[in-house]
Amino acid sequence: MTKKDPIRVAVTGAAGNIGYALLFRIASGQMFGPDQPVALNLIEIEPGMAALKGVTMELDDCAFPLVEEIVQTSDLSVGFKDADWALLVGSVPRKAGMERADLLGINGKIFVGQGKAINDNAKKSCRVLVVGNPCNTNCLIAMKSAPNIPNEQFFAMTRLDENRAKSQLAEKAGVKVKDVSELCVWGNHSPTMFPDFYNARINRQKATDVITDDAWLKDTFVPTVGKRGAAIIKARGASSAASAANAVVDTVKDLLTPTRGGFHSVCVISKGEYGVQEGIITSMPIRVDGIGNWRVMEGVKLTDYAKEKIAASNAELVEEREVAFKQLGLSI
Ligand code: NAX
Repeated sequence: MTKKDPIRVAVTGAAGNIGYALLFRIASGQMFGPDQPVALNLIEIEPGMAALKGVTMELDDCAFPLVEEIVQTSDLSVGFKDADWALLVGSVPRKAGMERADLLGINGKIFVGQGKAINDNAKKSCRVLVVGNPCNTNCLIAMKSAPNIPNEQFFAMTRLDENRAKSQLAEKAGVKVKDVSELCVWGNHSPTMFPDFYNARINRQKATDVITDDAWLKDTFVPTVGKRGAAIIKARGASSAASAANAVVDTVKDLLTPTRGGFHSVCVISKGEYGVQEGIITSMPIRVDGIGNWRVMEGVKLTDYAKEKIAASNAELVEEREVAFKQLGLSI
């Protein structure tokens, strides 16, 4: 058997919480498969480099047979060099007293720089998945800053929200989580997101035929999914890390694998599907075909309630874009 070339994966924020949970899963083969070698380009800001050294020592100590090279750097042109995938996890968290506009501006600058560095150094086929918040708008900014990389290669993550929503429905219905399918999270990765319970299936039945408590679905389920991140912080004293890393693995794997059955939630560039404003990065139901191209699943029927919720979440994205683009001097 001929040996496969390694897939080069650049990860920003590599010494952070999510990075710590994510790198070992990439290195062990859980993201790209058990016979696919990988090269890791680990990117941190200067203050994170010492911790990154420790993480790299631990990666070394795992003696993962699939790992061909580990690069540690705070230089973006080195970090994104020849990358096949760029997983943009690092970003500046919102601090006390910081307005949302400030956060959009601060992170916006980071994602302009990363987008340019990806444009100039990564492979043209590089796919970019943004996790660092506000992930939808950060992704849009990176995409705008990387004109040589096709827009269709930029994604932001709502898979954690989909997984959370499935787990909530399974618990309520008293079924296994694998019995819940076709659950699309629409809109922004923020508390305004809409987990569409109307189209979800539980053991192939409509979820609303299994869970008939409409008030629970609207008033408990939807906000529970939207605020799950905050609930984890309250319980754990730290934000979701392992489950977020797991969702990164799920997202990448499912973007590389022909979709069987329904679809998965991924934030992609809108071309106006389902009446969504064009040119925002928003979460929609995505299917991948046999040769690895994705498309937005057509023909999903949305109730008026769903349409209203999705429109509100997308309006938030349009506003985020306006605020961030104004500060960064970007045009729509
Ligand atoms: P941490 O604060 O633990 O780690 C972030 C790391 O990024 C730090 O090591 C920091 O030094 C590094 N960093 C900051 N700016 C950087 C830059 N410009 N270039 C390279 N590295 C940089 O955060 P963590 O818990 O790992 O979360 C990372 C991001 O994921 C946050 O923005 C968080 O809000 C976001 N999340 C997104 C989720 C999603 O579903 N889309 C869910 C989980 C998570 O909340």
